[in-house]
Amino acid sequence: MNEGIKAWYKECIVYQIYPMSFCDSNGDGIGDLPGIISKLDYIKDLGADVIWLSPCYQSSNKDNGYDISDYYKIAQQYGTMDDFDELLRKAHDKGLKIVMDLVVNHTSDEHAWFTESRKSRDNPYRDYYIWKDGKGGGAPNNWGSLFGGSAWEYDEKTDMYYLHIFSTKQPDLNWENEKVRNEVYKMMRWWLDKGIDGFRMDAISFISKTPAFEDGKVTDGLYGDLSPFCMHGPKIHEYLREMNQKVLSKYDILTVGEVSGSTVEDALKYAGEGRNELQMAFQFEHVDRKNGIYGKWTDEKIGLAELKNIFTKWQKELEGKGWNCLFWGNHDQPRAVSRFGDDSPEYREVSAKMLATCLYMMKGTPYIFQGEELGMTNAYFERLEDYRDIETIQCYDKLVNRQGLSPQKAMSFIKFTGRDNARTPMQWSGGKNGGFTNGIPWIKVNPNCTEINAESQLKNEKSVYQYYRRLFRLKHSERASIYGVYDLILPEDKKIYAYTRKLDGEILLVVCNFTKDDAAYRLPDELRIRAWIPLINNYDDYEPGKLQPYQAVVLKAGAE
Ligand code: ISL
Ligand code: CA
Repeated sequence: MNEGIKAWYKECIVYQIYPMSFCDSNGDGIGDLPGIISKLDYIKDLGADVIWLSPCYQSSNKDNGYDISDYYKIAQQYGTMDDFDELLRKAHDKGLKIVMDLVVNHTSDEHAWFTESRKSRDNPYRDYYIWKDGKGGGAPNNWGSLFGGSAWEYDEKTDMYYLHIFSTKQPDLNWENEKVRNEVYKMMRWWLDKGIDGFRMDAISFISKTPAFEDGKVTDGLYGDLSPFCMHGPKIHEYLREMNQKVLSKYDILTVGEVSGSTVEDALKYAGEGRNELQMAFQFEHVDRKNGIYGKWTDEKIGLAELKNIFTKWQKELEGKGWNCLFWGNHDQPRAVSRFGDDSPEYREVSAKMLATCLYMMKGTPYIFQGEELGMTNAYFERLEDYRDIETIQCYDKLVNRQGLSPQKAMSFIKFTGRDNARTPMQWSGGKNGGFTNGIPWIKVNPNCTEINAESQLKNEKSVYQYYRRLFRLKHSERASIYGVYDLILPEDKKIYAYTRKLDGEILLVVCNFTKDDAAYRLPDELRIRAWIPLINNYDDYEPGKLQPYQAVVLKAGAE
């Protein structure tokens, strides 16, 4: 056998739930745990094996739960710890695992550690966070927060500044402090002993900071870039190995780190086989595309050639050494079909199915974000008042008021790239509020819920949802789609993304048309001698050598 090291985390499909926007059971307009419990069968039927639950801990809720004020409590808006225990039990009964978000680069400023820490310079919790004296009447250095503004917040009480890579409500923990690390490990054990099945580690590449705290290079015309000093910092791997040795290695769990800004080399350090750190690392090359001084904000689609280069590099360079995470979207990203496909009424369904085929047949664990399986689209809200995301709101201000961008262009960037595109409520039905809530939703439901919703797609054999089901069944049943070696074919083709997966003499061939034109292709000679049997196809018909607009087909080699 040629499968390499087998593991359950390599064979599963992960479904991400963003609790605020998933399902509201009590009419307060906010998704909750009982709501999730009521949809477990839906997730199971789709063919997912694991749920990644974005934070549902007690929170100051300025960054929708990524600002945790108590790691041991469930946020009131989501329910109680009893609800959580019921969710875990019922999920397990159905054979679904639950992976929790671990947010330990920072806490909320309302966390008890921080309220203590800010009381005095000699408080026992002072060193739980990163405090520095100001310089020349201003912040300790020129670093900018990723959410806009300075990365330092002045605190009058003790006349010092604290570091926050994200919002001012999210002070960074001081990982140099062994007490902090031990508190984190203790908390992780507590959740694992409860029976959860792993962690997705938020912003984990930021936990170790270069101690000099020097100014960064100004790249947005305003602030210094903190990434070279805070991303993949000097002690990051020391910490992760310690965490692995003290906690992770003691449990049979899934571990995945959010390591934005990482190259293949970086990712192999976090998640290479035998590194004893994490199992998988999310890389962001296909989604984190920098647009000069505007950073992540853009309204331009990535080209097919670039996508091929990025995915092929990751597929080839992790081969036998590490394991890929396959994702088009998450709660921080716009909707897959709007960003990478074509969300016009004519091509939305077929291009959504094509995208899923192209990515999830690659080598790696698929992570799909709630609603993606329906082909949900970007929000396209016209007015800033309709957006809720702290990053979007703060960055609009920065783009328009400090960087001089026109309001029209800023809105165009937000419509294309903003995080709220992912966060509009799950569209369960075509009824009131898309069936998400009986009350007033915390963020508007996309009006296209009348066309795009789970209820109608469950009944329709040709829906995006039903296609995802079939695709996941295929992924589970074809070993070559899990462990097979990836090779790009037709590399120069401007319309088609095509590749093979080979395992023990079996060959799968995946051909996807990324355009709304017909596309013809000729297989390389060594593949032409085979008879090809279609396993899945997003059209009713398939003609060898020809693809219809956004057509995707997976074929299996028959006898030579
Ligand atoms: O640094 C980035 C781009 O260069 C970002 O992609 C960064 O990795 C990302 O913003 C981190 O996201 C995570 O932590 C945030 C939270 O708001 C996001 O929702 C979460 O996914 C702070 O906890
Ligand atoms: Ca609710």
